[in-house]
Amino acid sequence: MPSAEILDVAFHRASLANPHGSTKPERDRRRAQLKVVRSSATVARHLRLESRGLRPPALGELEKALVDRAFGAGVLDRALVRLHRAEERIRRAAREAERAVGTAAGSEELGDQVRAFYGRLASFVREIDPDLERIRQVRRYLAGRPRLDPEAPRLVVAGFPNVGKSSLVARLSSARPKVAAYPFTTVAIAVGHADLGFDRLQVVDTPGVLGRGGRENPAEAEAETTVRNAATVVLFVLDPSESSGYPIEDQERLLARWREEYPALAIVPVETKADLARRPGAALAVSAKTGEGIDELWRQIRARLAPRGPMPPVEEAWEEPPAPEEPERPPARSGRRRK
Ligand SMILES: Nc1nc2c(ncn2[C@@H]2O[C@H](COP(=O)(O)OP(=O)(O)O)[C@@H](O)[C@H]2O)c(=O)[nH]1
Ligand SMILES: [Mg+2]
Repeated sequence: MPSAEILDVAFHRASLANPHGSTKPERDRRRAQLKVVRSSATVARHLRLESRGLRPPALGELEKALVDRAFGAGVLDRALVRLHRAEERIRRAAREAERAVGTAAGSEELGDQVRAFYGRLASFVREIDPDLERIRQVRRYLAGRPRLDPEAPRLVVAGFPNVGKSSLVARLSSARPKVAAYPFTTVAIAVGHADLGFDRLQVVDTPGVLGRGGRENPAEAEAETTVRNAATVVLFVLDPSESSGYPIEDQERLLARWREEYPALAIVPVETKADLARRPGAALAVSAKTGEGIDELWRQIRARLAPRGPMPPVEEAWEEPPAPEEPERPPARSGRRRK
């Protein structure tokens, strides 16, 4: 139990108190004071450490949304509030105990006061055991997930299970997610990076979504939460070969639903596994296996990510204008191929 761990450390530290003082009564009183101060300060510091990084802005928007989705809305916040209140109560009790120790007559009464304070301290901490436990669960949950940089754009790759999302993420970024021929291989989001030239793109792999409304599993919920809260652009992966095991109509229904539910989202649909099957008239057909169509996919992604407003070509922005006597140069172009 977290409370037992914290109290062990606190009481141990307090027991090491070795006060100065010329007489024994003086030392006894000083020792009792040190025990109160050290035990309470140690507990307070631990409570701070337990909650560190779990409030915004240290806790990012996506992380907060994921935690709310996985643990219930407000569950983490309430646990943190109870920790904070416990800390306040402990400080108050410690001040009272210090005063009582200051006026106690004799070593017996000093011992009684310290024991009474230890009892209160222990019950304050035990009371928040469920909160400490919950907070540690949240921390473990977050430890298994990447921290996204809110400043850099995020391409969230989403779609039905087994359609080839992770394979595309591997094609597009530094990430090497697990690829397998069965659904729900990816159970948590993962992130890779790609160099856009003007920015670093975060490519986020997500678990498959079946779009079953309220009956979604935690992995599906995580994917949809990421689409909603983190995506600069959503790459919606469709598998027309149906080797995923899911009819293309079901996949398209989810795409249509997301377009309706999240009208502000930039969604780029892409049909993958073009080496197996392709539909006539597909806007964008690619294959993660052969690399076919990937350049065109990059063009479409970059078009959706390009900084808004008129931007001069890179060379024009940096180069001095040519001297008048120089012969005319062909116009500078910014179409360098970068990924
Ligand atoms: N032929 C072919 N198979 C692919 C392609 N992309 C993925 N696959 C296969 O489809 C299965 C699911 O791929 P995966 O990337 O794990 O899909 P995810 O569940 O959507 O992440 C795996 O067996 C892959 O090898 C592709 O472009 N062509
Ligand atoms: Mg996957």
